[in-house]
Amino acid sequence: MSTRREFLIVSTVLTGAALFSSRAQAALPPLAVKASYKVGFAQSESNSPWRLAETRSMRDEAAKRGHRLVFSDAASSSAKQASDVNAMIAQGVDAIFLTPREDKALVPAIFSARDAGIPVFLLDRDVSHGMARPGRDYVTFIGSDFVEEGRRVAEWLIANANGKKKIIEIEGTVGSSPANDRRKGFDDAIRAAGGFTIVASQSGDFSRDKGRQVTETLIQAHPDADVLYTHSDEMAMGALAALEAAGRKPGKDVLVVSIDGSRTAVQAIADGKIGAICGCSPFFGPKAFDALADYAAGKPVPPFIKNEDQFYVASNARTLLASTF
Ligand code: GZL
Repeated sequence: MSTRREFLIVSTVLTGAALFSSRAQAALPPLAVKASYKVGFAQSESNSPWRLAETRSMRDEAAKRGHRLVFSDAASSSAKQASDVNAMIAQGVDAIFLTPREDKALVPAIFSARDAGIPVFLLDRDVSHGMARPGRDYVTFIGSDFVEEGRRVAEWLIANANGKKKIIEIEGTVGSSPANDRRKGFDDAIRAAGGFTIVASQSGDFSRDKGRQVTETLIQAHPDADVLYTHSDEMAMGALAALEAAGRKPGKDVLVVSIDGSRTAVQAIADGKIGAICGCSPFFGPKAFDALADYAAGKPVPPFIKNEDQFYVASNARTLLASTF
């Protein structure tokens, strides 16, 4: 082997090792133990009962533990959410709780906080692990396993379809981790089962109104569709309105399945209009502030703190209604 070739190989290996070690050394910022923290909470939006319940849970827990919460609402704009994080960095908060609206757009803001010595805790949505890693760039992701949520809904459908098999899927916000993974979990299970067809799949942006609009369009394009899978209850409620306006009978000629566990949607199960819902709790306050306290105390904080999800069906909907949001 020529000397020049040997040199190139050796220098490439050394450069790689240096880069790796520098990334590994980009250790998480420390958090001193304090009686009271000034903590940022960069919320993505406030357009649903789920979001309002999440914000209420964070505010209540901060007050209960004597911390000051610096709150921002990105009004469904990923760009604003990133600038909200940067504003919190400028304010010198001790730590930041972030619900990244999209899994790539918020990564630079996470790096900025890390580099400013401010630890970031992700709530309810994760970011792309190809761009940022828990335990290195942010402390942890606290939330549900969205692939599992999609799979559980599919498994219920497979067992209860009774011959219904043409599925319209209404997806969540494009580029968000719940939308990506709820689609993967559901679609993979449905494909493996065989006998079903996903005739259309389109985003309703986790919004009731967009869920209604998209359902209106898709049931006109696919009048033979007899199953509707929505990535969130707000979109399910919008879809119910569209189905009934079109003369369809949800729960009879169309089987509707969803995710979240909001009060109105669980009531719709009790009313026979929705077949099943995989829950997704918005109550992050206690776990979020426990993770903060553990991190400050130097206790190990796992890279993923998983929320266990309730599953709502006709047999338990009325009983569980009181615990919904
Ligand atoms: C899930 C969360 C999702 C909810 C929707 O953790 O990100 O966003 O399922 C909400 O209701 O819009």
